[in-house]
Amino acid sequence: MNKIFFFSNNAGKQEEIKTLFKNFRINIFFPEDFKITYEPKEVGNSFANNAKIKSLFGYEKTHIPCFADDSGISIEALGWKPNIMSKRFIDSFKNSTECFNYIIKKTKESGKIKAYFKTSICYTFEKNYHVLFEGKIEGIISEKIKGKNGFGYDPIFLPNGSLKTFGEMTEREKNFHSHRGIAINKLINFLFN
Ligand code: ITT
Repeated sequence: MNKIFFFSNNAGKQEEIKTLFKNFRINIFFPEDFKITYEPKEVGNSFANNAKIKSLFGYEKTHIPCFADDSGISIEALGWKPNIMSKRFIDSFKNSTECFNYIIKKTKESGKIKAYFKTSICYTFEKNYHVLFEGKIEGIISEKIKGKNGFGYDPIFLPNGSLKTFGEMTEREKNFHSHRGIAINKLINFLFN
């Protein structure tokens, strides 16, 4: 197998995936390579279900073994939400700064500072063959918005034991710790061992 399709239109995820696969002899394709501009509705009730909806869709469109990522942040001060609604939650604010300020305020008011990121990666290599890989990283919400790297909630997430938010890390540093790095390393082991 020398081809794999990553079905995601999220530029931040795509960059991380390119770096994680850099040392492996495999060609990675993205939706734009096939001019696929639409996506299936993410109607699943878990990261795993949504990842499977996306990887099956990508496989059916191309017949290339396909993987997809569904991920998000869970925040203690928000009752462990937004979870699978992470994209919709951040998009419901005027901009990401407003969303981050809201989360930081709720965190300070409640004193509940914990948060975690979770990723489910689903790999579909035939119509009815799916394998799931998961990754989770625990941390806290930072007191301030810090860093401009990464995407999504990276500037307010401090992994446990780190002085830098994901937004202050290089891509390599983030991949080393992150939920996505953990899950993708499991997929890489599955593919290449
Ligand atoms: P695709 O479905 O096309 O892959 P998406 O952005 O819609 O892209 P999700 O449905 O998985 O992806 O939404 C996950 C959201 O959670 C994402 O848009 C970010 O806001 C947030 N998120 C996920 N992983 C993250 C990470 O590593 N760093 C920061 N935020 C992240």
